Amino acid sequence: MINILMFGPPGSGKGTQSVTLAEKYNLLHLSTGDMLRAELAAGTPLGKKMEAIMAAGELVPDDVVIAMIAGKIDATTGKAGFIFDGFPRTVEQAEELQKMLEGRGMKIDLMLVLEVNDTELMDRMKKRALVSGRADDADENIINNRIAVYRAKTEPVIVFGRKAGVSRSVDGVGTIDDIFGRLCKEIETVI
Ligand code: B4P
Repeated sequence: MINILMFGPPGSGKGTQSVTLAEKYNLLHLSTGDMLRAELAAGTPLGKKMEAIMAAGELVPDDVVIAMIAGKIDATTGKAGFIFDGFPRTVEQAEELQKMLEGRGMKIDLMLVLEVNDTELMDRMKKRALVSGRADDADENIINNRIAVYRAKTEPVIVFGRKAGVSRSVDGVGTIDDIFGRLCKEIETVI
């Protein structure tokens, strides 16, 4: 089993690239953002509780996303591994994921860090706002808050990845196909 973390600031292309990478390498794509938006759309009690946090561009509590991920890992069969998109977003989530995988005889094999400057991030999310209907894409202040939350709470996970010897920086600016090629090159060093 191969386990890849797709990492980067909001709007860096994690979701975009994870879908096609999952297809190419027969991995299960696990996006905590998609899982949470599905709860919101279904109007579940959990979704209702998380709605305001997500709309403000803040992170939902660690225990909520950790429980979601654990459930998916245990229910999966027939895949060559997992691609974690938007998870872990805090050092605590990273440590929990490491424990979760080790407890199941697996490990984190690769952490792909997409590097994109803030101007480009803002531009992409504003464009996405026109079609996504996402409350957290619709307002420049909220986008700025998401970027600030990333720098304060999520970026420290890169240090975790470096210590584990699994993190690789990838230039996330360019065409979607070019970036896909750069990511595949990194993945092929570990499979
Ligand atoms: P996510 O769904 O993870 O949202 P995101 O950070 O904006 O990333 P996303 O994957 O959507 O964007 P992408 O870069 O693919 O999280 C949403 C919220 O859920 C969080 O703010 C938080 O509240 C909560 N949450 C989720 N996970 C959590 C966790 N682990 N812990 C706590 N809370 C959590 O794409 C951006 C746009 O750019 C797209 O429109 C795409 O078309 C475009 N794009 C992609 N590549 C491009 C390129 N090369 N050139 C031009 N445009 C490109």
